[in-house]
Amino acid sequence: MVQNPNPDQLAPEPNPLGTRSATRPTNPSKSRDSITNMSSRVLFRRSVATALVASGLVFVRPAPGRAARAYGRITGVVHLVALTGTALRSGAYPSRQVNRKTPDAAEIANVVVFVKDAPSDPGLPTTRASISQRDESFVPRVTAITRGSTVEFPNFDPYFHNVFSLSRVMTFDLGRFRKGEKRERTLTRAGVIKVYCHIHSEMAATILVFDHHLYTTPATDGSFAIDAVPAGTYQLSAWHERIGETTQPLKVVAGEDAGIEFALPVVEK
Ligand SMILES: [Cu+2]
Repeated sequence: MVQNPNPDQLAPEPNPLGTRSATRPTNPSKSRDSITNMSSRVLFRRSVATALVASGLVFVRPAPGRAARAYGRITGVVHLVALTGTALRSGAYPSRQVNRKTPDAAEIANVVVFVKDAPSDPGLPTTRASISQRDESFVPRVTAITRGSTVEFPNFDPYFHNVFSLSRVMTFDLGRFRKGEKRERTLTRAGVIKVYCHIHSEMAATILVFDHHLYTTPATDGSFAIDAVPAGTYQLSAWHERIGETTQPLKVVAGEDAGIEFALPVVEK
């Protein structure tokens, strides 16, 4: 296998302004700091608000703490659109990690839909998630959880693995551990956290940590729903590990479904 000297080049940086980045070339000289810096900015409302003001858009945030807050629901579909003939960037998509029988189903699991400018939730429930180390891969490759949740990393391979992150929002190294063992980490800050293995440099996973509950992963047919959305106008993002963020404005009316569709240009394997 090919050893990649800089694992951060395995995926493009998310675009903080939400425009598609599928055709933007990866800059091999881009430093890890600049990538994680961009990543960490994605989920921070302040930069979102700045971008919206700069672009002349106005959004309405519902007044917090109002006794009878009105909620709506976001429903939609994410379509993964193959771009036949588009050249692949070498090393960007380890083909052995793809289930070729159901490529769409596998790829849709790497999508997270979220309300980009959602208000922070002070009473956020925490959960546990698991990212396995199996066949020299992190499974799943993409995980979305709430801030304060714990992710465990069990090793199912008959050799040692490691877990580390140099992301701006969190830096950690869980050391090396053998089959049957697991290490875990509580993720206390919202943002994009990329994890890697020191021993197998092609291993990579992304954890999206939210400080609200307005996010979801689409079903295998691409459909999704986000419930209990306070009425208001938002930026809704569909994030994919390789192509970054695609963002659309969306108005949520109390008691109604707000429909939306995304078409993400995922290049063929
Ligand atoms: Cu490993």
